[in-house]
Amino acid sequence: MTLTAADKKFYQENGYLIVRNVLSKEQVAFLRKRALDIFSSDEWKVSEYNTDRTIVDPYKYFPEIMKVTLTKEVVDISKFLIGEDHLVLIPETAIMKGFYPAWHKDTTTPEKYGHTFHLRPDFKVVRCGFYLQDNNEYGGGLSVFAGSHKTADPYTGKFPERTLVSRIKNRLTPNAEEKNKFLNPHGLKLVDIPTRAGDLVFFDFKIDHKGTIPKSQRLADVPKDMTKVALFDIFGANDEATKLYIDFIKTRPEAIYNFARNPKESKEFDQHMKNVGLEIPAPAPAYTS
Ligand SMILES: O=C(O)CCC(=O)C(=O)O
Repeated sequence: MTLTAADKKFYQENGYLIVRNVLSKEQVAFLRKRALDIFSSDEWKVSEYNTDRTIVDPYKYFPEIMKVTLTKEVVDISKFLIGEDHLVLIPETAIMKGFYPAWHKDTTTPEKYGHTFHLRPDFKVVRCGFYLQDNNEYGGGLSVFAGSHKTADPYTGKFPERTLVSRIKNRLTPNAEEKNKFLNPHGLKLVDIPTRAGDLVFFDFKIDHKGTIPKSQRLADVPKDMTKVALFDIFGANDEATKLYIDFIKTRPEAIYNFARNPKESKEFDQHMKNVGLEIPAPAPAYTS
């Protein structure tokens, strides 16, 4: 899979890029079944930090998944888009089921905690999502405000309260979120990224995004065979700004982030990272709360 200069320009201007057919139909079927089996059995309990909807640090426990998604091809695309040869995998890989986060940047949380490392020019981070179903009338993919990776974060304050009236108005107004001055203060285009299962979507860590919700706006309308399943990887230049982000995730108070404070050792994972052209970030000082 070779990307062109035009692909990179699109990514730099819009903050996202679809790369089609990175996975074959068989690989999608394998990953989707494997993920759903893990969530529907006790397997997700393999790490005490998981929940029945989120598996953190999955590659250390499920190398059969790693071998399909964490490939040299994906790493090479990330290098091309970031414009850096020396990348690390930020240890925040996750597999999620039935998860529809509201509008945010991936840097909203560190910014809320007063950090500014993500505003430095050497903060070069790309996230990629394997969505294991099409993004269609039932959602199943990613929505973004195109170009918002270049604009200030509007989500660090309190979201306006949602009342019955605002909900009804929201449902009745076409493109309500695009027109919403709080969600989209710069009047950018809202794109429900039209991925199909097997495509990979790359997105800038600073883009305004959310999980695409069903057109009916009712999650209960999603058929069982369309249950949203996605795996996300995050790659960053092997530099100080990335390291500051990695240090930050170790301080996050949510219980699920205990995986970052007590990372599982895996020689197979370390070797695989080298095989696909990733560097191992220098060990940070031991975490102290
Ligand atoms: O679920 C999605 O589609 C997007 C995931 C996301 O926004 C997040 O985990 O920060």
